[in-house]
Amino acid sequence: FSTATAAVEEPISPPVQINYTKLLINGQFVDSASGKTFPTLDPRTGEVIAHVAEGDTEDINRAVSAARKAFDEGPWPKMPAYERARVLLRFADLVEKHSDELAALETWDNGKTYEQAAKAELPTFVRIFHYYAGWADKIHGLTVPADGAHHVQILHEPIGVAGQIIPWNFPLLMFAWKIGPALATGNTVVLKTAEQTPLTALYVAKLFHEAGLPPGVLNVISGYGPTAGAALASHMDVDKLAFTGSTDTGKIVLELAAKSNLKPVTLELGGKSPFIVCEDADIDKAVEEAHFALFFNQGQCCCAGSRTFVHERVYDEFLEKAKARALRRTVGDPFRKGVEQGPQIDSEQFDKVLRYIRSGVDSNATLECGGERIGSKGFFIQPTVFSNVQDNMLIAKDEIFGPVQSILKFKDLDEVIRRANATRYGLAAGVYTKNIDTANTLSRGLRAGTVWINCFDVFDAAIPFGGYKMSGHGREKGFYSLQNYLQVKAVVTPLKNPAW
Ligand code: TXE
Repeated sequence: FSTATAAVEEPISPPVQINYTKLLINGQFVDSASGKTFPTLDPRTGEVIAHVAEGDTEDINRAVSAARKAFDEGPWPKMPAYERARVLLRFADLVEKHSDELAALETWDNGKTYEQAAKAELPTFVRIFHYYAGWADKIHGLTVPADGAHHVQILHEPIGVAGQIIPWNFPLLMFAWKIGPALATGNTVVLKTAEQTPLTALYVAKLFHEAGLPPGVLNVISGYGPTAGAALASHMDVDKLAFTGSTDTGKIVLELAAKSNLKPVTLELGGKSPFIVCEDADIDKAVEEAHFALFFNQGQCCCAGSRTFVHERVYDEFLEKAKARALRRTVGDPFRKGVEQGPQIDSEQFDKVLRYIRSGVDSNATLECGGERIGSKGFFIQPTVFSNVQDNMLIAKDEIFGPVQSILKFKDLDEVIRRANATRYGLAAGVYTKNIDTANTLSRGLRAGTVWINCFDVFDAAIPFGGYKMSGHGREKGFYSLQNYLQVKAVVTPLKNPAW
């Protein structure tokens, strides 16, 4: 159905069974220590898909002990790097083989379209593991010249037990971004998945063990943030923490890490990314890209282009076309072919998005289209466009994380750089122009971890991703994320005969 008809059809029965709902500790699926479970819901209907074991402090302790043992006693960190690479490659092959089921499970648990999961996310997942398998046997240190008669070697060693906490918007891709570099460099991991989307990580973790991963190297705990997540962040035997989620929770986990054992933390947090359409842009392409930049994944992207700045000379044309495009966006059962937008993840996010829409209306932005829920069950929201948005409105300042496009007008480059940067975030930016000088000026001037010129959301495994300011610390993907999982050790030996 389209937004115009506004009715939720009977949901399609997903072509997949749920086989894994327990915690994965030391290579075994086990119940939680408390015996408790929690429901994971179908965002299309709000109904329960499955009850999943609910991990808490004791389970985190068990998982960290298993990861510690697997790290200290090996073989994982000490085995030939090529053998580690082969496990990653075999795992990638198994995921490829099970792609259809995994895509269906991801759609069922998350609400993203099956087409997106199957055609974009699963291939990207596999590619990330190929990429990091390629790195595994190419991680080497340095020798450095030093004053005096010393031979100085710099060794790059795995850091130890990594704790990783991931969100629900890209459950499989977040797994890949975190696990790929951590395992390629020889670490062991305890991963805490998001309570909304526990299912696919358990499935792929099972495949990892089929591929030959030794027990204890990867432990997966389903559970809530303030319990299982906090226990992981504050654990004294976790050597490194990687977190993706909200900026507020990022602050909490950073504090927990500092108050416990000062484990280093990488954070990938929220954003309010500008998408800048210059006067010379190809307007039709810019409209389509700006639409994609915001509405992709139901607007639930940390780097969503959520402030669309449009040059005043092309503003009216852009607005008319952006609105028409949003009205054409098909919303419905994400399993249905041709549907572009499924439901939001849960009632909390659904309510949050509708609250921001009301705030946009109350602050006198112009509601061009959308603004309402669709149907009476599940968490579907109409693609929504606001024009006449001002920088000081909440919808221009806060991360909405939903299908709500805010369009703002600008006059010149200096002004748009200043306004685009006037945010606590700095994750990404998009620029549409045909002028190389304009592109260079904007890409140098924008304070963001990624600037996409005449494109958006290009997520190659090799391209680093991360934020300036309150969008986070550190970079994921690419060569850079390896460094998050490596210790640097200097070994200094006197030389008997310095002349040689
Ligand atoms: O995030 P949380 P939520 C943003 C987006 C969204 C908002 C809230 O704006 O609307 O955050 O979403 C775990 N100690 N992003 O509430 O709480 C939690 O269990 C340790 C942006 O879902 O940050 C989950 O695994 N862990 C984002 C993970 O943190 C804790 C993606 C993320 O949840 C914890 C998701 C605690 N005290 C939301 N509390 C992005 N950057 O892509 C929660 N968690």
